[in-house]
Amino acid sequence: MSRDRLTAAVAKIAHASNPVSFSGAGLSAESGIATFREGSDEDALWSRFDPQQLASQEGFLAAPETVIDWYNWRRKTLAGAKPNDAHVSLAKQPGWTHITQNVDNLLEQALEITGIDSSPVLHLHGTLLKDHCNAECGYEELIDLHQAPPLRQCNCGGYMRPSVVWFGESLPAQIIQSAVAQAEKTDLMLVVGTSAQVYPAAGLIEIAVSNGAEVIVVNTECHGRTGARVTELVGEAGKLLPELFADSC
Ligand code: BJW
Repeated sequence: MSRDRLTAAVAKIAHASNPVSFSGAGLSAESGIATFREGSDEDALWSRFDPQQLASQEGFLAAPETVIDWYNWRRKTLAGAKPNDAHVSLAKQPGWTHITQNVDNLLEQALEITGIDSSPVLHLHGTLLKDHCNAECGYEELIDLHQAPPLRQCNCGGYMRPSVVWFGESLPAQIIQSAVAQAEKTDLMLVVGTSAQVYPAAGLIEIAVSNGAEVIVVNTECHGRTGARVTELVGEAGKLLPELFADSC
C-alpha cells in the first residue's frame, strides 16, 4: 500500500468534522471472530455452513436446534474474545458515530476500556447478547455468552432466538433511520472490514458518497471502489487503524 495514500487518508480524518465509521466482520477478525464470506479462509463461518439456510426464518423453522447450536458455538467464541487494536483505535476517537453490521459487543468493550463510551454504536443487524421470542410476543432475555441456553420455548409457546437480523427481515427501524441520517450528513465515512454485499447496510456507503462525503475503505482485499473522494487502503484493520489515527490524539 502506498504511503501517499495513507498520508492522504490521515489528512482527511484530521479535517473531518462529523466522522462516521461503518464496519463489518473484518473489524473483529483479528479478535478471532470468523468472518462470513471469505471462502478460502477455513475459519469463515459460511464455508462450513449455508448462511442463507441458517440465518433465515425458513432455516430456523426447518432446523431450529441446528441454528441455535450454530449461534451458541459463535457465542462461545465471542465469550473469550477481546477487542483488538482496530476496535481500540476507533474507540479512542472522540466525536465519532459508529455504525456496525457486527452482532458482537467488541467495539462497546473498547469504548469502555478507553473511557470514551459516549460515542454511539448503531447495530444494524442486532446483537448476540440477547434472545427474543420468535413468535413476536415481545419477551426478551439477556444472554450470558459463557452459558448460552440450548433451544427452548418462550412461555407463549414460540421458540426463543438470537436478537439478530436474518435475511428477509427488516432492520430495526430507528437504527437504520439514524444510520441513514448519519450517512447523509457525514463528511467522512471510514469503511472497515466489510464486503459490502448485504443491503440495505451496504447502501449507506452509496448514500455517503452521493452526499459528498470522503470515504476511506480499509480491507484486506482490494474492492476496487473508485471515485474522486474514495481512498482504499489494503491491509489488516488492526494494523492500519492505529496508523491512520496516530496523529489525532
Ligand atoms: C478484513 C480483515 C481484517 C477480513 N481487516 N478487513 C438490495 C439488493 C439485493 C438484495 C437485497 C437488497 N435489499 C435487501 C436484499 C436482501 C438481503 C441482501 O442484502 N442479500 C444480499 C446477500 C444479496 N438483505 C436482507 O434480507 C436484509 N433485510 C432487508 O432488506 O429487509 C427488507 C426486506 C424484507 C423482505 C424482503 C426484502 C427486503 C437483512 C440482512 C440481514 C443480514 N444479516 C446477517 C446475519 C446476522 C446474524 C448473524 O450474525 O448470524 O448479517 S448476514 C451477514 O452479512 C451478517 C453481516 O453483518 C453481513 C455483512 O457481512 P460483512 O460484515 O460484510 O462480512 P463479510 O464476511 O462479508 O466481509 C468481511 C470483510 O472483511 C471482507 O471484505 C474481508 O476482506 C475483510 N476482512 N479480515 C480488514 N483483519
